[in-house]
Amino acid sequence: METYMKMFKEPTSRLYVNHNALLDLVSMNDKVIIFRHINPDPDALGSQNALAIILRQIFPNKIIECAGNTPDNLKWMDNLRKEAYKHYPTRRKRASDQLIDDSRTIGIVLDTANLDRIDGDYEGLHEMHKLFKIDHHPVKHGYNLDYCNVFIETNASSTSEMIARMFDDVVKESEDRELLALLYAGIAGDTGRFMYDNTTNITFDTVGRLLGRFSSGSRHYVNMKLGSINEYQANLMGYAYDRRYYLNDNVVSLVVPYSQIRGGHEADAYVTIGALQRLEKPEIAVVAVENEDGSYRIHLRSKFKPINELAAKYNGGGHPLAAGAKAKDRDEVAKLFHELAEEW
Ligand SMILES: [Mn+2]
Repeated sequence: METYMKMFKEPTSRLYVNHNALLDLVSMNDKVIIFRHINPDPDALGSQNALAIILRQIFPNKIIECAGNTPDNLKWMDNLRKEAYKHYPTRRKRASDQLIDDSRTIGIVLDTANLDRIDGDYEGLHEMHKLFKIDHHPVKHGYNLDYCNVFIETNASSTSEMIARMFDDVVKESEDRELLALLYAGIAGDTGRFMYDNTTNITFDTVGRLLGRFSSGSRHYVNMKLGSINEYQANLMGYAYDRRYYLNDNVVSLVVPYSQIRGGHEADAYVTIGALQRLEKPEIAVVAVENEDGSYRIHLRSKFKPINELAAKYNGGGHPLAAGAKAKDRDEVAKLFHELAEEW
């Protein structure tokens, strides 16, 4: 721990400091669990799986685990990691796994604003102050005390962009199509394939480095995966444009009942917020998607005024202009909609 605290005194770039701090922390432990947020998106899975490949490559003697459940439509991202692992066989014998306890384990939390959004058992590691966080979501200062160290860059387009830059030395040498594809998918996902305002010169610089080593076939594969929609999603987009409802001139809303998902997956419904967000006039788009148990998942998008504080009030959070929340029932959805209509 001492060596890693010393790193912070070196007069050098934050990126380099955090890169070293993380590697030091990993080297002092036997096992690393990489966490990301619930209901993962391509950035969460891209950064998680890419970091797992990178650490497996650097530390073949350590156990590297990825926590969390992945929805079927994004399983291809976990599969890319499993493919890449074949190039980096672990030197760890299975039997010795059992000797590892939490005291020799650290957790790295990626792309997750709040602790309670972590997908997996992080509590033990949290109590021992063994969580390291890498993220691009802005959070209130006190939240960082939950971690032994944090690396937050709110200007980064995505956590995948941060990982690509942090491990530039590995990435620029890498011939792994899986690693490059995961990082590219994460960045493309969070930037709406480079259309959103979070896309910066640094984003293009990072992607440029990836694409330089990336076959057009791999790029086509990722673009197809991210850019195409399934039949359920096509139905849901039609439903979104059909049933959109203006709470006032500035706020467009939609409620998607569970029955509308009709055989698809709840995660398919994120396309509805993408659809409403594209409307020229309203400043705010809000979608409430009903879960099987009658609770709702809320998606919020704003063009200018931050909505993440409002999301936090409803058990959520996220970026100033793109956030998520939860409502326990239809009444709570109505309450949130009412609050939006009043404020905007
Ligand atoms: Mn992200």
